[in-house]
Amino acid sequence: MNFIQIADVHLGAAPEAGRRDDGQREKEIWDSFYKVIDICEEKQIDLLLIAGDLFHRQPLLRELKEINYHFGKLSRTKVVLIAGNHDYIRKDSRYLQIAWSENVYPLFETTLHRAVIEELDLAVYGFSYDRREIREARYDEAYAPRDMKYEILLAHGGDETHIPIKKAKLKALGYDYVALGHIHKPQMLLKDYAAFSGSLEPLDQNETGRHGFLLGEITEKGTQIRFVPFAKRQYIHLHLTVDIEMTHGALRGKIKEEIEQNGTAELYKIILEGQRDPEIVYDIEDLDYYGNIVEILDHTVPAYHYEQLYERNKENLLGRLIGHFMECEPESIEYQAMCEGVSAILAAMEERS
Ligand SMILES: [Mn+2]
Repeated sequence: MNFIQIADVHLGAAPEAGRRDDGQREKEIWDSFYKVIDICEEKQIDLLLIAGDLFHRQPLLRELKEINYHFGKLSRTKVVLIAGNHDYIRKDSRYLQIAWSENVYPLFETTLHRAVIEELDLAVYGFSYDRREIREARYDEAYAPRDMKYEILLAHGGDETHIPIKKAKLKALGYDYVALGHIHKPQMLLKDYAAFSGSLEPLDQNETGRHGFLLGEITEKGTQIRFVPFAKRQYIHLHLTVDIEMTHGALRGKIKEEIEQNGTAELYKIILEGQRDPEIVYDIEDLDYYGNIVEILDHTVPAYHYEQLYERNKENLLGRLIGHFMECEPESIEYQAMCEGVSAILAAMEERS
């Protein structure tokens, strides 16, 4: 039996995508989800597991009808899903108001239930969130009964306020596989036994690295899982070091070149470091050549010759300021504050002269 595991798709979310974005990022998340369904059909996958937070917020009825239509077209794949902390089952949840296609097995109860799929000799266990937070370690005792050939646990959580999970407890449950959602970074928690697929598409600038889904196979010999990179885009953090020689134009060219090397379709956070020419102020907007930068952090400091300045200004405010902070670490807030203070005083002195 083979399966695809996705989680944390967060349909309805609109992640930051830079100046170039015109709402397309929100649509890309939907597109990726539908593409996974297409793959299930093409590859004749037996089982699609959705480990919670399919939606970023409460789903709308028309959205679920659309999704159910796509599920219903699958000729082979069975779909099992639970709701997570984002799309949790409220009393009036639209999840409960859909007549799901017969190949869809929702586990929307709030206690452990199972979906039995006779054709696959399989039972999938799980429950859904009925609120935003669950602090109890509710998977700790969710043992596999071992009365079917294959038994899978579909689970959502793993942090302090969303069902804490301990590896040793999970291992002792005795499933063939535990499909996990909630943690957005793909992670093999226990090799070929328990894994987070991570979010299908990265959802904010700190979700760097590859995103996608898990492809698994369970046979009599055991379980095998592998990660399939699939996301349309990734967030990349670029650290660039400037020096005193670097002009604004040169920096702009350098950023453009780095982005071309890493891919112009990706989304970037740029962190500028090093010592810049004290005369230069970088025009942050102007550095975003492709419109795919979500943030630029300017951590550069002006390259003053502080010791010389100190010697010449011992008797005045400027000298006292430098004398006080000169020994601080260049990365520290104190040092940065000194740099800015020095710039301000120098600018004021220049104006007066
Ligand atoms: Mn979650």
